[in-house]
This record gives sequence, C-alpha cells and structure tokens, in this order.
Amino acid sequence: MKIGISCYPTYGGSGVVATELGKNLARLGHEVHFMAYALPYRLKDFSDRIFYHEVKVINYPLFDYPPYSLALATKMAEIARYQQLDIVHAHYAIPHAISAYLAREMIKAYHPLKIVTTLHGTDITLVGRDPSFLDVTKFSIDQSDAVTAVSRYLRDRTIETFHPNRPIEVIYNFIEDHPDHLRKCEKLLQRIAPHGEKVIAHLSNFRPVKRVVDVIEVAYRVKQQMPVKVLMIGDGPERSRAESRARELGIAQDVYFLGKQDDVYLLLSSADIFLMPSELESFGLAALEAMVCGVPAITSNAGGLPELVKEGISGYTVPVGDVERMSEIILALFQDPARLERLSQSARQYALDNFHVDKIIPQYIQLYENVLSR
Ligand code: GMT
Repeated sequence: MKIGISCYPTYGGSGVVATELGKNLARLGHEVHFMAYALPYRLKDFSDRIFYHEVKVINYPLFDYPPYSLALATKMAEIARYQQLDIVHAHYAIPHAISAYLAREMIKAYHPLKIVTTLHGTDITLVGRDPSFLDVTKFSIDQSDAVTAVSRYLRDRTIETFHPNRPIEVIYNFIEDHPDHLRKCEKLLQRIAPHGEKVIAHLSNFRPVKRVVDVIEVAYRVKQQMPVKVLMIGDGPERSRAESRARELGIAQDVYFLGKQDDVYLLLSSADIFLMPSELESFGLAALEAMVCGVPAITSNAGGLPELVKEGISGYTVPVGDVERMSEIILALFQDPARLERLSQSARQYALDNFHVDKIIPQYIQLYENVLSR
C-alpha cells in the first residue's frame, strides 16, 4: 500500500505514534509519505520506502494567522494524486483530518483517496470540543472513511461529544522491544545518584494538563523519608512553576530539569519509578515507554490511564491530585526492593504482552485493507 501520514512533528505522543507507525509500515514493505511542517522528530534514519514532504505556508502581511490547513490540504492533494496514495492517515483531527477531506474533494475526479483518522486525545477532550472547533471536528470524523481512538476512554468521549455517524475503532498505542530499553545511563546515575539513591522520572510537554507541580510535591514528601532524585524530561509552559516550587520546598538540588531530549529510553530506563499525575490522559504513551524499560508507572486514574496501568502489575493509579497517596505508594516500593523488582519485571512483561508493535500494527493494516475494499 501507499500511505500518506500527516501529524504534528514536534515533541508529543501523537507525532511519535504516527512516526513509529510509518516506520513499521515501511519495514513491512509499504510506501509511506509523511506530510508535516517539519521533519517528525523520531524520523531520523534513512529508508528507501519513506518520503518526507515539507508543508510550507507562505507568509503574507495580510495573514495574522497563516492558513496551515490549506497549505497542508494542497500538499496532500498533490502527493496523493501524483504518488497515487491509497490512504491518507491523519493523526490528530485538527487540522489534519479536515485538510485530508479537502484534499480528497480536490482530486476526486482524478484519483480516489481514502481517509483514516486517528484521534489522540486533546483533539477531542480539549480542543475539538471547544465551540470554535466542535462542528468542524464532528464533520472531519463523519467524513473520514475510518476513525480510530487510542483508548476505549477516548472512543467513549468521542461518541458522547460528537455522536459520530460511524463506528470508532479502538487501536491502542504501541511500543517496540529493544535491548537498549534496559540500558541505564550509568554516567548520569553516577553523577546524580552516586550512593544508589532512588530515581523518579517524569516525561511530558509540561502543559497544565500534566500537573508537573504534583511531581515536585510527591518528591518532597518522599524525600522526608529517604533520599530521592527526580528526572524531569521535556519542556513547556509549566516548567518554571515546577522549578520555582522545587526551590520553595528546598529540593531544587534533587530535581534535574533536562529539557527536551531525544533519547528518552536511555533516561527512562535509568529511573526506578515513572510518575504521571496528569489531569487527563487519553492513553499516556510516556508511561508505556517507561514500562517497557522495566520502570513501573504511578499515574493518576484519569482518562485512559487505567487501560494501561494495571494495579500491582504495571504500576498503580491514584485519584488526580492525591499527592499523599502517590508518595505513600512510591515510598512503600522504594522500601521494599524485592517488590519493586517484581513490579518492574511485570510492568515490562505487561507492556510487551499487550502493546507490542507486532500486535498493534496488523490492526492498522487490517483497517486499511477494510477501507480499501469498500
Ligand atoms: O498530551 C499531549 O498534550 C500531547 C498529545 C499529542 O497529541 O501528542 O498526547 C495525546 O496523544 C498521545 C498519543 O496518542 C496520548 O498518549 C496522550 O495521552 C494524549 N494526551 C492527552 O490526552 C492529554
């Protein structure tokens, strides 16, 4: 098959899933064309079956808001028509699914194009439900040839909010297994935890929905009982608030704000616990990435997280904002190394058994085949 993929190229789960999907489709012999305004950040290695088409938006003084969706639709139409794409797979409804609809209409006299849309979370739960986007988001879902959601939670919210005229299929996010996922960054650990101090990691885009300040609150409480170090991976609007809270609580020397990082697996695998206290999370890809590194996830019980974090198997879930409970769970694990080790192994196994790439990619391929046979 020839598949076009459009996604956000920056640091964020939807772009990571789209990129890894494209790489795996290419590995299986399909031809993949990425369309985005920058090179997706995990699309580094060369493959003769992967093509990247940059979407440029001209800048004109009249435009207070350069119309990216239109430039994307134009690029999609051009690539679909001249590269004979079978499908455009839009990751995150806004604006990718809408641009795909426009592209399909533009070329329908020359080339049939199918649209698959994958909903990732905030395109439904935050942005898409805002009155300024609600109708166009519903339209893009209804006009897609197939729609998937990354969790049952997200599927149910989509149905509740948009009453779509088509079924929404749940296809979970996925991870690969790689020996490197178990490799700790010894250099880093020697520097930050030279006496074997326990390490908590957090990875996100530091948006308010991630509640990064809760990570600091938890670290402070754990530190009252035993030494602990924290790796804060990523960057975003709440970073300064978290930094300043760490200073206020007197634990700034134990919290390492690493900013955006490429090799997240190396950092995640260096931790003992992954902490994701999000207000809302449709799936929680970073928690899955930690689990495959053998790092159990302590998360809030929001959104789709309980579909991923199984109590006592891959981690524990706690009500949003309950930093006391999160700290108690982490302390209990840190004080019982044998239990932590068992949880580490079962978290990794759970991730591999349920979310391995070889289990999930065939579901997308089957979906593409169904769409093309209609
Ligand atoms: O969480 C974000 O702000 C990023 C967003 C994205 O589109 O990259 O993440 C969403 O998609 C991820 C991949 O499917 C999911 O793992 C995240 O849970 C989801 N974020 C939210 O629902 C807040």
